[in-house]
Amino acid sequence: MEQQAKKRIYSAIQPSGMLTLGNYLGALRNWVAMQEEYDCIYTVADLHAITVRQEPAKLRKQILETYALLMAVGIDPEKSLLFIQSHVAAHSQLSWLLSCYTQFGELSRMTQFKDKSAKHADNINAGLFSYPALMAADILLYQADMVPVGADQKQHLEITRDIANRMNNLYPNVFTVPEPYIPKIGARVMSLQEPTQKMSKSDPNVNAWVAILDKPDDIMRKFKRAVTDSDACVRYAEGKDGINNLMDIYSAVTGKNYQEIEKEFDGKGYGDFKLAVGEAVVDALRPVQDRFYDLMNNRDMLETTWRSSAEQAEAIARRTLGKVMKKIGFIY
Ligand code: ATP
Ligand code: LTN
Repeated sequence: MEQQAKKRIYSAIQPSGMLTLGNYLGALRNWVAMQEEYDCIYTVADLHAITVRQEPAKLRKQILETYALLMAVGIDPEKSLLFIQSHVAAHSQLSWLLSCYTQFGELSRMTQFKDKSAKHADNINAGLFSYPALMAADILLYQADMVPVGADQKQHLEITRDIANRMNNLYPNVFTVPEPYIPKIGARVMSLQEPTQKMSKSDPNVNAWVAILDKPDDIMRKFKRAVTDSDACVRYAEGKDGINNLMDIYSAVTGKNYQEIEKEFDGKGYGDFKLAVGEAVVDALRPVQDRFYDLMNNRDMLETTWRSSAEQAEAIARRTLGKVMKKIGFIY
Protein backbone atom coordinates (compact mmCIF):
# COMPACT_ATOMS: atom_id res chain seq x y z
CA MET A 1 0.00 0.00 0.00
CA GLU A 2 1.27 3.44 -0.83
CA GLN A 3 2.30 5.34 2.23
CA GLN A 4 0.44 8.57 2.77
CA ALA A 5 2.73 11.61 2.92
CA LYS A 6 3.04 13.28 6.30
CA LYS A 7 1.05 16.45 6.80
CA ARG A 8 3.15 19.58 6.66
CA ILE A 9 3.38 22.05 9.54
CA TYR A 10 4.82 25.56 9.30
CA SER A 11 5.58 27.89 12.16
CA ALA A 12 7.88 30.80 12.89
CA ILE A 13 9.00 32.93 15.77
CA GLN A 14 10.34 36.46 15.75
CA PRO A 15 13.88 37.05 17.02
CA SER A 16 12.62 39.78 19.31
CA GLY A 17 14.71 39.19 22.41
CA MET A 18 14.63 36.70 25.22
CA LEU A 19 12.26 33.78 24.84
CA THR A 20 10.28 33.00 27.98
CA LEU A 21 9.13 29.95 29.87
CA GLY A 22 5.73 30.77 28.30
CA ASN A 23 7.13 30.52 24.77
CA TYR A 24 8.83 27.26 25.76
CA LEU A 25 5.93 25.47 27.47
CA GLY A 26 3.23 27.03 25.29
CA ALA A 27 4.82 26.78 21.85
CA LEU A 28 8.34 25.43 21.45
CA ARG A 29 7.84 22.16 23.32
CA ASN A 30 4.99 21.43 20.93
CA TRP A 31 7.16 22.27 17.97
CA VAL A 32 9.59 19.63 19.21
CA ALA A 33 6.86 17.02 19.77
CA MET A 34 5.30 17.63 16.34
CA GLN A 35 8.52 16.66 14.59
CA GLU A 36 7.77 12.99 15.20
CA GLU A 37 4.43 13.01 13.44
CA TYR A 38 4.66 15.76 10.83
CA ASP A 39 6.86 17.23 8.16
CA CYS A 40 7.83 20.42 10.02
CA ILE A 41 9.26 23.66 8.71
CA TYR A 42 10.37 26.22 11.31
CA THR A 43 11.72 29.69 10.71
CA VAL A 44 13.32 32.55 12.60
CA ALA A 45 11.12 35.38 11.26
CA ASP A 46 13.80 38.07 10.95
CA LEU A 47 12.04 39.95 8.13
CA HIS A 48 9.03 40.41 10.39
CA ALA A 49 11.25 41.83 13.13
CA ILE A 50 12.12 45.01 11.20
CA THR A 51 8.53 46.21 11.20
CA VAL A 52 9.67 47.90 14.40
CA ARG A 53 13.03 49.70 14.50
CA GLN A 54 15.97 47.42 15.33
CA GLU A 55 19.56 48.15 16.20
CA PRO A 56 21.74 46.25 13.65
CA ALA A 57 24.19 44.57 16.05
CA LYS A 58 21.43 43.65 18.47
CA LEU A 59 19.21 42.23 15.74
CA ARG A 60 22.10 40.12 14.40
CA LYS A 61 22.75 38.75 17.90
CA GLN A 62 19.08 37.98 18.49
CA ILE A 63 18.68 36.13 15.19
CA LEU A 64 21.71 33.99 16.02
CA GLU A 65 20.55 33.33 19.59
CA THR A 66 16.99 32.52 18.58
CA TYR A 67 18.27 30.02 16.03
CA ALA A 68 20.57 28.37 18.60
CA LEU A 69 17.80 28.33 21.18
CA LEU A 70 15.42 26.55 18.81
CA MET A 71 18.06 23.86 18.34
CA ALA A 72 18.74 23.79 22.08
CA VAL A 73 15.09 23.09 22.96
CA GLY A 74 15.17 20.12 20.60
CA ILE A 75 14.32 21.15 17.05
CA ASP A 76 16.37 18.67 15.08
CA PRO A 77 17.45 19.86 11.61
CA GLU A 78 17.79 16.19 10.59
CA LYS A 79 14.05 15.82 11.09
CA SER A 80 12.74 19.31 10.33
CA LEU A 81 13.79 22.31 8.31
CA LEU A 82 15.07 25.10 10.54
CA PHE A 83 16.23 28.24 8.80
CA ILE A 84 16.31 32.02 8.83
CA GLN A 85 13.47 33.62 6.86
CA SER A 86 15.61 36.22 5.04
CA HIS A 87 17.88 33.46 3.69
CA VAL A 88 15.13 32.31 1.35
CA ALA A 89 14.39 35.23 -0.97
CA ALA A 90 11.08 33.75 -2.08
CA HIS A 91 9.48 34.92 1.20
CA SER A 92 9.95 38.57 0.20
CA GLN A 93 9.05 37.88 -3.41
CA LEU A 94 5.79 36.07 -2.72
CA SER A 95 4.94 38.66 -0.09
CA TRP A 96 4.90 41.39 -2.76
CA LEU A 97 2.69 39.31 -5.04
CA LEU A 98 0.25 38.52 -2.23
CA SER A 99 0.12 42.11 -1.06
CA CYS A 100 -1.46 42.96 -4.42
CA TYR A 101 -4.28 40.56 -3.55
CA THR A 102 -4.74 41.81 0.01
CA GLN A 103 -7.13 44.64 0.68
CA PHE A 104 -6.51 47.83 2.62
CA GLY A 105 -9.75 47.24 4.50
CA GLU A 106 -8.86 43.79 5.75
CA LEU A 107 -5.36 44.85 6.83
CA SER A 108 -6.88 47.81 8.68
CA ARG A 109 -8.88 45.40 10.82
CA MET A 110 -5.85 43.53 12.19
CA THR A 111 -5.71 44.03 15.93
CA GLN A 112 -1.92 43.56 16.02
CA PHE A 113 -1.54 46.46 13.57
CA LYS A 114 -3.78 48.64 15.68
CA ASP A 115 -1.90 47.73 18.88
CA LYS A 116 1.57 48.12 17.40
CA SER A 117 0.80 51.38 15.61
CA ALA A 118 -0.49 52.79 18.90
CA LYS A 119 2.70 51.61 20.62
CA HIS A 120 5.07 52.88 17.89
CA ALA A 121 3.18 55.98 16.78
CA ASP A 122 6.38 57.53 15.37
CA ASN A 123 6.98 54.62 12.98
CA ILE A 124 3.76 53.34 11.44
CA ASN A 125 5.45 51.94 8.36
CA ALA A 126 4.01 50.10 5.36
CA GLY A 127 5.70 46.88 6.50
CA LEU A 128 3.88 46.96 9.82
CA PHE A 129 0.65 47.32 7.86
CA SER A 130 1.36 44.58 5.30
CA TYR A 131 2.86 42.21 7.92
CA PRO A 132 0.07 39.64 7.31
CA ALA A 133 0.95 39.40 3.58
CA LEU A 134 4.50 38.36 4.56
CA MET A 135 3.16 35.88 7.09
CA ALA A 136 0.80 34.47 4.43
CA ALA A 137 3.77 34.15 2.07
CA ASP A 138 5.73 32.21 4.74
CA ILE A 139 2.97 29.69 5.13
CA LEU A 140 1.70 29.39 1.55
CA LEU A 141 5.16 29.01 -0.02
CA TYR A 142 5.42 25.60 1.60
CA GLN A 143 1.81 24.58 0.95
CA ALA A 144 1.53 23.95 4.71
CA ASP A 145 -1.46 21.91 5.88
CA MET A 146 -1.40 23.22 9.44
CA VAL A 147 -0.03 26.12 11.42
CA PRO A 148 0.26 26.04 15.21
CA VAL A 149 -0.37 29.57 16.46
CA GLY A 150 -1.30 31.17 19.72
CA ALA A 151 -4.43 33.26 20.22
CA ASP A 152 -2.60 36.45 19.23
CA GLN A 153 -1.86 35.10 15.75
CA LYS A 154 -5.27 33.57 14.97
CA GLN A 155 -6.42 36.62 13.04
CA HIS A 156 -3.28 36.46 10.88
CA LEU A 157 -3.95 32.84 10.07
CA GLU A 158 -7.53 33.72 9.14
CA ILE A 159 -6.36 36.39 6.69
CA THR A 160 -3.84 33.88 5.27
CA ARG A 161 -6.73 31.50 4.61
CA ASP A 162 -8.75 34.32 3.00
CA ILE A 163 -5.83 35.22 0.73
CA ALA A 164 -5.28 31.56 -0.21
CA ASN A 165 -8.97 31.06 -1.04
CA ARG A 166 -9.05 34.28 -3.05
CA MET A 167 -6.00 33.19 -5.05
CA ASN A 168 -7.46 29.71 -5.57
CA ASN A 169 -10.64 31.26 -6.99
CA LEU A 170 -8.61 33.29 -9.47
CA TYR A 171 -5.95 30.64 -10.17
CA PRO A 172 -7.31 27.17 -9.35
CA ASN A 173 -5.32 24.98 -6.95
CA VAL A 174 -2.46 27.37 -6.53
CA PHE A 175 -2.31 27.08 -2.73
CA THR A 176 -3.11 24.63 0.05
CA VAL A 177 -5.44 26.41 2.49
CA PRO A 178 -3.83 25.94 5.94
CA GLU A 179 -5.76 24.90 9.04
CA PRO A 180 -4.99 26.15 12.54
CA TYR A 181 -3.33 23.47 14.65
CA ILE A 182 -4.46 23.28 18.25
CA PRO A 183 -1.95 21.19 20.17
CA LYS A 184 -3.16 18.37 22.42
CA ILE A 185 -0.99 19.58 25.22
CA GLY A 186 -0.02 23.17 25.75
CA ALA A 187 0.26 25.20 28.83
CA ARG A 188 -0.74 28.84 28.95
CA VAL A 189 1.75 30.32 31.33
CA MET A 190 0.64 33.38 33.25
CA SER A 191 2.63 36.27 34.70
CA LEU A 192 4.21 35.50 38.09
CA GLN A 193 3.23 38.97 39.29
CA GLU A 194 -0.22 39.38 37.74
CA PRO A 195 -1.45 35.83 37.23
CA THR A 196 -4.53 36.90 35.26
CA GLN A 197 -2.23 38.20 32.47
CA LYS A 198 -0.17 35.99 30.19
CA MET A 199 3.56 35.79 30.82
CA SER A 200 5.15 38.08 28.26
CA LYS A 201 8.71 39.08 27.52
CA SER A 202 7.61 42.64 26.85
CA ASP A 203 6.44 43.00 30.47
CA PRO A 204 8.67 45.70 32.01
CA ASN A 205 8.46 43.97 35.41
CA VAL A 206 11.21 41.34 35.05
CA ASN A 207 9.92 39.45 38.10
CA ALA A 208 6.79 38.63 36.11
CA TRP A 209 8.52 36.40 33.61
CA VAL A 210 11.21 33.74 33.42
CA ALA A 211 13.52 33.66 30.41
CA ILE A 212 14.66 30.28 29.12
CA LEU A 213 18.21 31.51 29.66
CA ASP A 214 17.71 32.98 33.17
CA LYS A 215 20.32 31.91 35.73
CA PRO A 216 19.16 29.43 38.41
CA ASP A 217 19.39 32.07 41.17
CA ASP A 218 17.19 34.46 39.21
CA ILE A 219 14.65 31.74 38.46
CA MET A 220 14.48 30.81 42.16
CA ARG A 221 14.10 34.45 43.20
CA LYS A 222 11.28 35.03 40.71
CA PHE A 223 9.36 31.98 41.92
CA LYS A 224 9.89 32.87 45.59
CA ARG A 225 8.34 36.28 44.84
CA ALA A 226 5.46 34.89 42.77
CA VAL A 227 2.09 36.34 43.73
CA THR A 228 -0.23 33.80 45.45
CA ASP A 229 -3.19 34.17 47.86
CA SER A 230 -3.97 33.97 51.55
CA ASP A 231 -5.56 30.51 51.47
CA ALA A 232 -2.20 28.85 52.22
CA CYS A 233 -3.28 25.55 50.74
CA VAL A 234 -1.87 24.08 47.52
CA ARG A 235 -5.01 23.17 45.57
CA TYR A 236 -6.35 24.00 42.15
CA ALA A 237 -9.44 26.18 42.47
CA GLU A 238 -11.25 29.12 40.97
CA GLY A 239 -9.92 32.47 42.13
CA LYS A 240 -6.50 31.03 43.02
CA ASP A 241 -4.89 32.29 39.81
CA GLY A 242 -1.36 32.47 41.21
CA ILE A 243 -1.38 28.96 42.67
CA ASN A 244 -3.17 27.56 39.62
CA ASN A 245 -0.45 29.01 37.41
CA LEU A 246 2.33 27.55 39.59
CA MET A 247 0.55 24.19 39.55
CA ASP A 248 0.28 24.35 35.77
CA ILE A 249 3.97 25.12 35.44
CA TYR A 250 4.94 22.38 37.92
CA SER A 251 2.70 19.94 36.10
CA ALA A 252 4.14 20.88 32.70
CA VAL A 253 7.73 20.34 33.79
CA THR A 254 7.30 17.28 36.04
CA GLY A 255 4.42 15.49 34.29
CA LYS A 256 2.50 15.25 37.62
CA ASN A 257 -1.25 15.91 37.60
CA TYR A 258 -3.10 18.29 39.96
CA GLN A 259 -4.12 15.50 42.32
CA GLU A 260 -0.57 14.26 42.69
CA ILE A 261 0.66 17.80 43.28
CA GLU A 262 -2.02 18.49 45.92
CA LYS A 263 -1.05 15.27 47.70
CA GLU A 264 2.66 16.05 47.53
CA PHE A 265 2.14 19.43 49.21
CA ASP A 266 -0.61 18.44 51.60
CA GLY A 267 0.06 20.19 54.91
CA LYS A 268 2.96 22.20 53.47
CA GLY A 269 3.04 25.95 52.94
CA TYR A 270 3.38 28.05 49.83
CA GLY A 271 7.06 28.64 50.59
CA ASP A 272 7.88 24.95 50.12
CA PHE A 273 5.76 24.75 47.00
CA LYS A 274 7.35 27.79 45.37
CA LEU A 275 10.82 26.36 46.06
CA ALA A 276 9.83 23.06 44.48
CA VAL A 277 8.40 24.77 41.38
CA GLY A 278 11.52 26.91 41.03
CA GLU A 279 13.80 23.89 41.35
CA ALA A 280 11.76 21.86 38.86
CA VAL A 281 11.95 24.72 36.33
CA VAL A 282 15.71 25.10 36.89
CA ASP A 283 16.11 21.33 36.30
CA ALA A 284 13.98 21.46 33.16
CA LEU A 285 15.85 24.42 31.70
CA ARG A 286 19.38 23.32 32.64
CA PRO A 287 19.90 20.91 29.70
CA VAL A 288 18.44 23.49 27.30
CA GLN A 289 20.81 26.15 28.61
CA ASP A 290 23.81 23.79 28.44
CA ARG A 291 23.02 22.91 24.83
CA PHE A 292 22.48 26.57 23.98
CA TYR A 293 25.93 27.62 25.23
CA ASP A 294 27.57 24.66 23.45
CA LEU A 295 25.87 25.64 20.21
CA MET A 296 26.84 29.29 20.57
CA ASN A 297 30.47 28.14 20.81
CA ASN A 298 30.06 26.30 17.54
CA ARG A 299 29.13 29.03 15.12
CA ASP A 300 30.45 27.06 12.10
CA MET A 301 28.10 24.22 12.82
CA LEU A 302 25.14 26.60 13.21
CA GLU A 303 25.98 28.20 9.90
CA THR A 304 26.30 24.91 8.06
CA THR A 305 22.98 23.82 9.53
CA TRP A 306 20.97 26.90 8.63
CA ARG A 307 22.49 27.00 5.16
CA SER A 308 21.60 23.39 4.44
CA SER A 309 18.04 23.86 5.73
CA ALA A 310 17.61 27.07 3.71
CA GLU A 311 18.75 25.29 0.54
CA GLN A 312 16.17 22.57 1.02
CA ALA A 313 13.50 25.15 1.83
CA GLU A 314 14.45 27.18 -1.21
CA ALA A 315 13.82 24.22 -3.52
CA ILE A 316 10.23 23.93 -2.24
CA ALA A 317 9.66 27.70 -2.12
CA ARG A 318 10.87 28.32 -5.68
CA ARG A 319 8.52 25.71 -7.03
CA THR A 320 5.53 27.48 -5.45
CA LEU A 321 6.75 30.93 -6.46
CA GLY A 322 7.21 29.78 -10.08
CA LYS A 323 3.74 28.30 -10.15
CA VAL A 324 2.16 31.48 -8.78
CA MET A 325 4.08 33.75 -11.17
CA LYS A 326 3.14 31.66 -14.19
CA LYS A 327 -0.52 31.64 -13.21
CA ILE A 328 -0.56 35.40 -12.67
CA GLY A 329 0.88 35.91 -16.15
CA PHE A 330 4.54 36.68 -15.70
CA ILE A 331 7.04 35.37 -18.23
CA TYR A 332 8.73 32.95 -15.86
P1 ATP B 1 5.30 39.65 23.31
O1 ATP B 1 5.22 39.49 24.78
O2 ATP B 1 6.44 40.51 22.87
O3 ATP B 1 3.99 39.95 22.66
P2 ATP B 1 5.25 36.84 23.33
O4 ATP B 1 6.10 36.50 24.51
O5 ATP B 1 3.77 36.83 23.46
O6 ATP B 1 5.71 38.24 22.75
P3 ATP B 1 5.29 35.72 20.69
O7 ATP B 1 6.55 35.87 19.90
O8 ATP B 1 4.13 36.56 20.34
O9 ATP B 1 5.71 35.86 22.22
O10 ATP B 1 4.82 34.22 20.71
C1 ATP B 1 5.54 33.13 20.24
C2 ATP B 1 4.77 31.88 20.59
O11 ATP B 1 4.80 31.61 22.00
C3 ATP B 1 3.28 31.95 20.21
O12 ATP B 1 2.89 30.71 19.67
C4 ATP B 1 2.59 32.19 21.53
O13 ATP B 1 1.28 31.68 21.56
C5 ATP B 1 3.49 31.46 22.52
N1 ATP B 1 3.42 32.07 23.85
C6 ATP B 1 3.88 33.30 24.18
N2 ATP B 1 3.65 33.57 25.48
C7 ATP B 1 3.04 32.48 25.99
C8 ATP B 1 2.54 32.15 27.30
N3 ATP B 1 2.65 32.97 28.32
N4 ATP B 1 1.96 30.94 27.48
C9 ATP B 1 1.86 30.09 26.45
N5 ATP B 1 2.29 30.34 25.20
C10 ATP B 1 2.88 31.52 24.96
N1 LTN C 1 3.86 36.62 13.46
C1 LTN C 1 4.31 35.52 14.29
C2 LTN C 1 5.56 34.91 13.75
C3 LTN C 1 5.35 34.36 12.40
C4 LTN C 1 4.59 33.19 12.06
C5 LTN C 1 4.70 33.08 10.62
C6 LTN C 1 3.85 32.28 12.81
C7 LTN C 1 5.87 34.86 11.23
N2 LTN C 1 5.49 34.09 10.16
C8 LTN C 1 4.06 32.04 9.97
C9 LTN C 1 3.22 31.24 12.12
C10 LTN C 1 3.32 31.13 10.72
C11 LTN C 1 4.54 36.04 15.71
O1 LTN C 1 4.89 37.17 15.86
N3 LTN C 1 4.37 35.20 16.70
